[in-house]
Amino acid sequence: MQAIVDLQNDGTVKEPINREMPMDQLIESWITNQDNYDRNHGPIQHKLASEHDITLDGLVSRPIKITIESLQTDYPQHTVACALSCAGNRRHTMRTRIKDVWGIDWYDGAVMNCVWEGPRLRDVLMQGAGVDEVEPELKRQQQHVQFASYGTKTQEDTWYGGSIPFKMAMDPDMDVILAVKMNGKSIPPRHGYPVRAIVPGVLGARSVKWLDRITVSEEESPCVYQRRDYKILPPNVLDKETAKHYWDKIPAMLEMPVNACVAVPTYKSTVTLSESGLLECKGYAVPQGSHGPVTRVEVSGDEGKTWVDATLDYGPSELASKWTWVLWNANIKMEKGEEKKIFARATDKGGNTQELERSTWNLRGVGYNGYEAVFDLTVV
Ligand SMILES: Nc1nc2c(c(=O)[nH]1)N[C@H]1C(S)=C(S)[C@@H](COP(=O)(O)O)O[C@H]1N2
Ligand SMILES: [Mo]
Repeated sequence: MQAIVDLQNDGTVKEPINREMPMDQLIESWITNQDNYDRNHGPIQHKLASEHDITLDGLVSRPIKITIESLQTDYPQHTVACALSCAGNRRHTMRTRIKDVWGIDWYDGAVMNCVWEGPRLRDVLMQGAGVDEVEPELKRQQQHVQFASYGTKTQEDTWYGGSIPFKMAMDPDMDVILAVKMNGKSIPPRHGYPVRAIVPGVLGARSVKWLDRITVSEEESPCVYQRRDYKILPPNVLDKETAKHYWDKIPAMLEMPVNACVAVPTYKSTVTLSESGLLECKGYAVPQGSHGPVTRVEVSGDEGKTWVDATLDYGPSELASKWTWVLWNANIKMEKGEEKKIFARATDKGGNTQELERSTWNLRGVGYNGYEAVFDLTVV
């Protein structure tokens, strides 16, 4: 994915704006700025907050419309810092190291680490739409909360939507919010102004931008992007035709996997070792779902024979959470030569770690987390 600097371009249904920052710029600050990645299935929408409202309906006792002003003044505001990543992050690695996949070509930069603010979805569901907190116990276990944005067509559908389990929406520990601010300011149009869902720990696809409607339902969102995309298809599904028989059988992706990415040096580059034969590496690491933060990043310059523990930067203590990324750096020993590799392996608080040098292949190239992080490096 090329980094497009033209931030004014809104894209079209045919050619939406999809871009990521160069890796060295991405990790320059622990909180990523508004120029971090864009992932759109249709054009960027420009809305007026004063004319926008959200409809809450479905299996609620009091269907209502809520204005942006009401979201900001009638409900307690909750701040959550989190890493948000596209399910297709690192797809390029799957495509080039294993086998081609169907999907746009992300390197390792389809991730952001931002601070979001707005009411909790659970508060809006309870206080606004009259959802009873006791009810979830039994009959709500299987329900879903659907998010929809109707403003434009998308590449594969007439709108954009996604859903999360009702249990997740109602769990205060999951920090699901209706964000009206990003990094302390109103959200830039590209990132969903005037309101977007923020679902930490979950693939970015469920954090629906330009949110128009929230529906509690027995069903997942009917949108293509919930039912016919963002699923880890089994490796025997080699083409779109075969995939048709699997979409209904495979669960929608939810948690993102634990992952470590190297930002410096980048792959295919030439690097010079220090006098003592060391190479400085830097990158980021994200936890699996709600099992963060990342507690360890190990780095290897000799294809896994020896590993060095990286130094971790958890960010400011008032913002660091189980959802945020860590920035890391390490000095590793390497031999001079060509086609060298760097392995980087993260482990989170929940004990999840990157298990394989290369992830298992899937047709859509989602959820990649192999620990072979950089390859084709020339070391001089
Ligand atoms: N309305 C709408 N919301 C959306 C999308 C979209 O195309 N339309 N893309 C989703 C996907 S796939 C991702 S990864 C994130 C990207 O968020 P960003 O563009 O703010 O980085 O938004 C999600 N929310
Ligand atoms: Mo995405």
